[in-house]
Formats: sequence, structure tokens, C-alpha cells
Amino acid sequence: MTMQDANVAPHPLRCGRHQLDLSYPRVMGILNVTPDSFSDGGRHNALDDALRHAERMLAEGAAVIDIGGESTRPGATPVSPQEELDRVLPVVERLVRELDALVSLDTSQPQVMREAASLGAGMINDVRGLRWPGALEAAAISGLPVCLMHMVGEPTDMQLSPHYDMPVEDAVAAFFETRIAECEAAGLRRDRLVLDPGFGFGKRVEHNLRLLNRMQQLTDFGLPLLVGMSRKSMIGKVLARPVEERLPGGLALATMAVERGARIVRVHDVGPTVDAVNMTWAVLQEGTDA
Ligand code: 9MG
Repeated sequence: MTMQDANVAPHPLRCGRHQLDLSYPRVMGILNVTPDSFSDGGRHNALDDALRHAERMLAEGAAVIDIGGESTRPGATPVSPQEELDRVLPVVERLVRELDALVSLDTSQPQVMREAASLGAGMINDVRGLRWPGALEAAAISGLPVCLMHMVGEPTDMQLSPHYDMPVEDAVAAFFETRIAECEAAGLRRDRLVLDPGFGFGKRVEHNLRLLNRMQQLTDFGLPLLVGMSRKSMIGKVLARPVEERLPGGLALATMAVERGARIVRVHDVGPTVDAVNMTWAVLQEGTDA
């Protein structure tokens, strides 16, 4: 057994009528359907555009399409449940029906979780780790796997003055410990959970760099790790690059995350990331029987 095989999650992950094989790292394509999303700000709002964009990401090798109707960029304000439903449900419905895609719903709203699940979504991605009232129960009943992400504060205030009383990786691990126990108590089985350290969510650049360096220890939970660093400000700050010039930095981070145990990488630029991840994996697998 190689280092990258140690502590990895059981696979495949059952995602409704899809199975997500996590015996190797997979790429999740981002489909924002918000008018103010930070990197593709409104360009994919129209239903047909969204569908075409998703189709392209699938052709480039995305295993999952993550649909979000609430911007979670720093400073963003929450949207009403109805607004979120209006934005995401038509997209979920068409991606499922026309592309048979494995759709993940990026939401914290219980009502959105319920309705998306009934339309055939295969996964829930909650940046608030099911902490909003009713979210834990809705997710448990859905039968879907859930990505629990670590975030301190809310998108409106999380980057004002991020601070930790302990090493950031310990704070993230303690959060997972608590949330996993609460999920299990609510009937959401451990084998339905995916963990995400939440890069950029209530974290300074130094926190993000440290967390990535030490991410391997989060594999001790024995659950799949998901990471999202694509086009984020940590790249902008380190390299002094505007959002449209952050792909090389993002590929370096994706590669390092896979080396440290990530099995799902959430990105905007699917094709280049699939190549980077597959190349990294080939090196990691060298000398094994796989
Ligand atoms: C919605 N969203 C934005 N960034 C994210 C990240 O890093 N992880 C997850 N799971 N979702 C994210």
C-alpha cells in the first residue's frame, strides 16, 4: 500500500442513480447560476448557456457538475430560498434529463436540497456543513452524499479578520469531528460524507497555504476529501494575478491537493485540471499494481 492509498475512503460513492468511483481523483466542474459569481459573473445565467457549459465540462472529463445559485464569494449576501430555487431547479432538471449528468447542488437551504433531490440531483455540497436550521434533516432524508465544508463566519464577513486560536488544520479537524458525529446522530451515515477544508472561507493566505501543506492528515477520517481553490484570491495574492490569469497557479494547487489525498477537485477549468490530476495520479501510482 502506498502513502496515497493509506486512509482513503471506501468507494464508490452512491449518488442517487449514479456511482462516483473515487478509487482515483475526480474533477467537479463549477456551474454558477448567480448574476454576481466572481469568475464567470452572470455569463451562464441563461438556461441554454448553462446547459452548453455543463456539456463542455462533461466532455472535458468532469465527473460531477456542481450547480450553485448563491454566490459564496467574500462579501456576498445570501439570497432568498425562492430566488435560489428559481435559479437552480430548471438547470438541475435539464442537466439530469438531457445530459444524465451527476449533479451536485451547492446549497445550504433545506428546501433547495429537498427539491433538487426530487429532480434527480446526486450530491449535496454545503459550504456551511449542514449548520442551517433544517439542513441536516433534509440532507439525511435525501439519501444523497453530502460534502461538509469548513467555514468560519458567513460569506458576508468571513474574510474581515480571520483568526484561529489553534493551528488551522486542528481547527478544521475538530470541526469535522463534531459535524460527523452530529450527522451520524441525525441518521446521515458516515459513508455518505465527503470532507472539504474550505480554502478561502474564513482563512488568510497563510492559513490556506498551511492547510494545504498539512492536508494529508485529514485523510485520517477515512472519508473522501474535496478541495476548491480554482481562481481563488489565495492565487491572486501569492502570484499577483487577476482572476483570469490564475489557471497555472490553480493547477499547481490541484496537483498538490491530489498528492495530499484529495479525491475530488472542484474547478472552473475542467480540461486542464483533468490532465494535471491524471498526470499527478500516474506518478503517484507508479510502481503499484493499479
Ligand atoms: C461553493 N464553493 C465555493 N468554493 C468552494 C469550495 O472550496 N468547496 C466547496 N465544497 N464548495 C465551494
